[in-house]
Parts: sequence; structure tokens; C-alpha cells
Amino acid sequence: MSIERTFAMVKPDGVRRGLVGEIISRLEKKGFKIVALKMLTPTREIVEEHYAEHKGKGFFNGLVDFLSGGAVVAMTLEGENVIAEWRRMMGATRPWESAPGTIRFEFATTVDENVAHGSDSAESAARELGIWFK
Ligand code: D4T
Repeated sequence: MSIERTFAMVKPDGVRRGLVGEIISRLEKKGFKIVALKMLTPTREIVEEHYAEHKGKGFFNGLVDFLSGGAVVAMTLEGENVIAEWRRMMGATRPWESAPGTIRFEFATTVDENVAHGSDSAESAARELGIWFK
């Protein structure tokens, strides 16, 4: 276990539905530190860079339209084991596979609009923080 940093995001559906406070509240109650936070409507370029690994997949264009289609809240989180723990708090990518109590279980029904994002490894965290918090 060690103090880590990760990239977290409330996606446009989460912002539109008024879930920013709920999500930040969960992070704060858990004890994770928000060391940077900004609200922005991302450009297509930044979203394409962020999801570069999915380029060419059937859902890629829809994913870019969705993420660049509204405001998001981008955050740098810091804390003990925060990379894996934030993923655990969000729950599985497919909300129907997520554990009860997780953000995606409680607030999402579809994989394409699943409320939140978190880096999946130390390498992804470093890469994504470099994209969103240059
Ligand atoms: P993100 O990056 O949004 O936290 O998602 P995950 O890390 O949990 O999952 P992922 O990389 O497999 O998917 C990236 C992103 O694409 C959307 N998606 C995914 C979609 O719209 N349709 C699909 O079939 C899949 C697999 C949702 C998350």
C-alpha cells in the first residue's frame, strides 16, 4: 500500500443529473483528498487522446460524441491505494455487473453512460493526469 494519485471524472451524464455533489461527498467521506478539480466541456481531441486504446471499436465515435457533448468534472485524487479503491467505489464498467452500493450500481443502467471514470492502473493514471492536468 502506498499514497497514490489517480485521475477521476464525473462524466456528462453525471453532471447533467446533478450527481457531482453525491460523488464528491462519497470521496470526501471515504477520506480521499481532491488535490485538483475543474469543470470543462472537453474537446473531441482530448477525449480521443484519453480513449486512444478504444480507437476503431464500434462504440468509439459515440463515446467521443458523448464525452465531448457536455460539461465534465475532472479531478486528481490522492490517497492510500486510491487507484484501485476509486475503481472499486465506482463499480464495474457494465452497471448490471456492478456490486450493490457502488456508484454505477446506484446511479447507472447503461455502459455508454455510466456516470464516472477512474484510471485503471498507475500507468493509466500518469498518462491521463498528463492529458487532463497539463
Ligand atoms: P471508463 O474509462 O469510462 O472509466 O471505463 P472503464 O475503464 O471502466 O471501461 P472501458 O475502458 O472498457 O470502457 C471505456 C468507456 O467506453 C464506454 N463503453 C465501453 C461503451 O460505450 N460501450 C462498450 O461496449 C464498452 C465496453 C464506457 C466506458
